[in-house]
Amino acid sequence: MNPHQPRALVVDDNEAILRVHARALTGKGFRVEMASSGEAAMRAVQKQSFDVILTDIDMPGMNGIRLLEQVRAHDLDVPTIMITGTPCVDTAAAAMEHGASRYLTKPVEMGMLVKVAKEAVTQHRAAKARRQALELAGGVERFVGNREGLTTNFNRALDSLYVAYQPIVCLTKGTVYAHEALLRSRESTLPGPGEVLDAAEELGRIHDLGRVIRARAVEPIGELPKDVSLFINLHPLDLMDPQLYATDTPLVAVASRIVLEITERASLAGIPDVQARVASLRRLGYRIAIDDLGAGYSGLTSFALLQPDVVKLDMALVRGIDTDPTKQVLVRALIEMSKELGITVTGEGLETVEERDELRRAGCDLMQGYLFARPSNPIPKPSF
Ligand code: G
Ligand code: MN
Repeated sequence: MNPHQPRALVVDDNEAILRVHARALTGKGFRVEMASSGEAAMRAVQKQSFDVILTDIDMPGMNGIRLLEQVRAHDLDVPTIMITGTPCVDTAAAAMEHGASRYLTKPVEMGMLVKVAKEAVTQHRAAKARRQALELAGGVERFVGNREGLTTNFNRALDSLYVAYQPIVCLTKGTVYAHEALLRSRESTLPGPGEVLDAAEELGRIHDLGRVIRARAVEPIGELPKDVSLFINLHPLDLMDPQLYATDTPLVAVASRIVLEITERASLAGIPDVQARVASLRRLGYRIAIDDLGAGYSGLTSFALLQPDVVKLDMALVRGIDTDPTKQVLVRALIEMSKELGITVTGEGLETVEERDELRRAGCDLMQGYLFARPSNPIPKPSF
């Protein structure tokens, strides 16, 4: 299985159309799953993640718009292409409101179908990569000319954002080791965490966003058993926020249970005195994790620079590890090295039992991913 092969979910109650659309995409390199109802599509979405969803709108039972709504509760970013035999303003508006990528009218020409699906996958990946690789200093103007509108939308996002939690499980003990707090937005113009972060960067409001996330994230800690930690993501620029080092916040009051994640994806080059800043956080009682290890362009420099307590193996290393000898060697080496340095290792983005078993054989006992639980609020219970 090629891990870069795009995964498409095709949904239509008309069997003939379903097959024609699926065949066109399979022929152009997609791995295709078919669903003949909205309900069946939802079951597929709950089982695995897709790079693009193409769905009919007019279906008995759960129609395409309802499906889109439900998908958004699960996966905020997956591009969704809506297809209808009876185009009308209402469904087009509803589709856009829930962040559909495209709205097509039947009969759809197959060249068009494939083109639109490929574009959606590329744009989705590019948007993700752009955010991840974004240089800290002098970010490009991505919302040219509409700063006021963006400010309004960002303020709304800030007011309405919430935190979803995803468990990190300890396999051998069958217990929850920690939860990762993940930003979620209710603002329809900035529907995904990536969009909210982009807007915050653009507007110079990363500190405002970080403060709200940290305050919200820690709220339920009283409901969690005392030996369960909470992982919270930092933006590199958060390291420049004096409020992060405050000694009178609800977060610092429980610092020994907090692990601050610093991503390997973004450069720390623009942050002066990174080591001293991280040392201050440690003195306050926080632990430090390197997030997305193996995905970043900074190589392993963050290991030496941050001397983390925890590393999180990026899902790119985990995906398909059971069938990929190179990933197996890499991951085993990272685990060996971490153990020698006394660093705790967590695997991220586990979706299959095969990935889980291979990672366990490699010596990793802490894992996170859809296989155990999707991020949600209220805090979900994992299945083992
Ligand atoms: O960069 P960071 O590791 O903090 O990002 C975690 C993101 O990965 C979250 O948005 C979360 O919803 C998503 N995620 C969590 N588990 C899985 C998984 O098993 N598969 C996939 N594809 N994404 C996941
Ligand atoms: Mn993370």
